[in-house]
Amino acid sequence: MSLFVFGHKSPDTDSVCSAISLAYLKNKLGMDAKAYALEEPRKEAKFVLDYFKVELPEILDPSKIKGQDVVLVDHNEIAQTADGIEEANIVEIVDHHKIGNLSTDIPISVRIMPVGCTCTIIYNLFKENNIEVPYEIAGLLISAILSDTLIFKSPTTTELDKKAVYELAEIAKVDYESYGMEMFKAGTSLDGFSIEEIVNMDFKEFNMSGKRVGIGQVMTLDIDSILSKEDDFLSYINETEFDMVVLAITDIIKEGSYLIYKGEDKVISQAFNVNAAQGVFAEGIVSRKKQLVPKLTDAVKNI
Ligand SMILES: [Mn+2]
Repeated sequence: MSLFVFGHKSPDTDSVCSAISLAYLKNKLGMDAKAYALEEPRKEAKFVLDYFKVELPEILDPSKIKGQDVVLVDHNEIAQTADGIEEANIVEIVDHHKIGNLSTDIPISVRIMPVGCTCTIIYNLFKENNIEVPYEIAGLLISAILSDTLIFKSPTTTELDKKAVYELAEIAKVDYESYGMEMFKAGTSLDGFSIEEIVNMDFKEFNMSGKRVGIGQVMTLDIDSILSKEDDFLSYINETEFDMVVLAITDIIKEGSYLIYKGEDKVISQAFNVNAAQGVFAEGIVSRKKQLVPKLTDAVKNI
């Protein structure tokens, strides 16, 4: 019987790439295994598969899972896994998350390590089994590690993740930094969205000292394409009925946000300790909840 290998729902790059790579390894070890995705993979994962010319895994049909041997990668929580999992036999877990709430009737193989990415563990499984990592699998593994570790900027990054990236970069023939940026850029691209859609993508309203303040935030690396339309954004937000609007375009790699705003310069200057100007970069400002809102609230109150 074939083994079904899959990652969590709303599949990110690690979930997709670890399923494909582990299924490949199992096949090389003489087992019959097939990778699945539980849902349509996210944009970044699609970019990666396209880049290394690997087919999208089939979406798992939940009716097929009954009585099936399955391997979970990149997750171990019931809420994140396939519907109907209680009717399947979980035979193995490869993961880097905390142990959740799954229990099994029989002993199973579990490989959980506190590293930055499941694909780091899978790369080490290839080594342990003396199986050569081919070009496209190396590409998937390195992509997932760069994605989960935010090119090593995430505090979850370990030496094992870095070592894997350095070695895999040779096989996949990529410069890991520039490739990682290209991947993030593709994954966070705002192509095809209108000005209005981008402003309202993640927009919340607040009352600050009696003023109606709206704060929108977009996470992207596609900064240039936004800043080149600064005037269009400005005319859109200037026409809203809010007393003040701040659109924060957050660059996760530079760890800060570019600000386009309707409102007084001095409020922006004071709140974010910058020389206010449209498109100004506020270093270190990445969280609306912890930074944008309290800082603006204070500045509005004090001016
Ligand atoms: Mn992961």
